[in-house]
Amino acid sequence: MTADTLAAAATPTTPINTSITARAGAKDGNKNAVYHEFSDSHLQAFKRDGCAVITNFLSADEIASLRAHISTLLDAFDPTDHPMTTFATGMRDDQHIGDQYFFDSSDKTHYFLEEDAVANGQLVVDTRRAINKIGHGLHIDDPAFNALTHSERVRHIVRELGYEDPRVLQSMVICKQPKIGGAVPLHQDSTFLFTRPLSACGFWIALEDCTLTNGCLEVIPGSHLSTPITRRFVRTRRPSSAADAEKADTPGGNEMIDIESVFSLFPPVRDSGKTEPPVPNSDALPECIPIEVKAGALVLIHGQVLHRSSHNHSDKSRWIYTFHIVDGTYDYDERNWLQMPAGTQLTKL
Ligand SMILES: O=C(O)CCC(=O)C(=O)O
Repeated sequence: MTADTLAAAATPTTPINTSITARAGAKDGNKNAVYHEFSDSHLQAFKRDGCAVITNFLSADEIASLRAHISTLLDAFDPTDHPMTTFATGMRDDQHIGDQYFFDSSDKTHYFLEEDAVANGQLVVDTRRAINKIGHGLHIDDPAFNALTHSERVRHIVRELGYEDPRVLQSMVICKQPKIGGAVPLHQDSTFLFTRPLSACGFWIALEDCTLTNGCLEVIPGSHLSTPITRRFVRTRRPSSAADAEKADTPGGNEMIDIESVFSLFPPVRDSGKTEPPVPNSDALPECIPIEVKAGALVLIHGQVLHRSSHNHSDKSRWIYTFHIVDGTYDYDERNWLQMPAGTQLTKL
């Protein structure tokens, strides 16, 4: 399903406008870049669906250059001294994740592996295919992703969304490699990126064509208006591995906890008329809608919209770059898993 059919399925009368005139990318100083402008239709889609698709956000040259760069990053991965940290979302109740390498990643280029790529502490597939994602500080540590994240075209959207003090708090390349790329279960980003009031928003940029076959994003349109946050992914004091237990400064691991239901809408969705916390009713939620997009599309993901992606059973990879923002004027507490190193702050946009 495409961006247009996502909108049609959500509200048949007001489809997302993806036929916006392309314009030169002079704002970013790249005269050859052509990208689609964030428009009022995108803003309306974001408010209504909790998700908006901006096609051709990156030009073909930009996509090619970022893909070549990712290839270099994958080749640079050296498993020799790597702690074999795998990535799991922590959505399962029995999952307790997060070692020191994970906690140290907020401003670095760290590699996280597919669960199926490691057995008995050893890689069981080739190194490139083993990598689930690279993060969580590419917007700080990596010049190419730093430039994209802090580009004028991103800042423009952030302004349109109404953020007062936009802060980037994590960035990553998700590889979803052929055959092995794992599923991401249904979740809301604010569960993991929690502020009071809620303010998380994801910028998700396709660097390859994303289809149902290779595990595209899937969302429940409008669920941001009906689904409060009832769980949080927080740091614990328990060490997550025997190796971490040995360390004096071990931060423990992460776990999912139930919290008193939180529901608040950041601008621009605040004027949707929804002010009361809805009654949670997961049985009544409609089906997920697949968002199949071409390479170069940007998908904005509201922090409370329910979304997921499936396992990649195909022989095509599904590389994307994503970063999340929150509003720095809101409370970001120390229980959040992602903390910046002492003396530094979440990066301003
Ligand atoms: O790219 C994916 O497969 C999932 C990404 C996601 O859930 C997110 O960025 O919040």
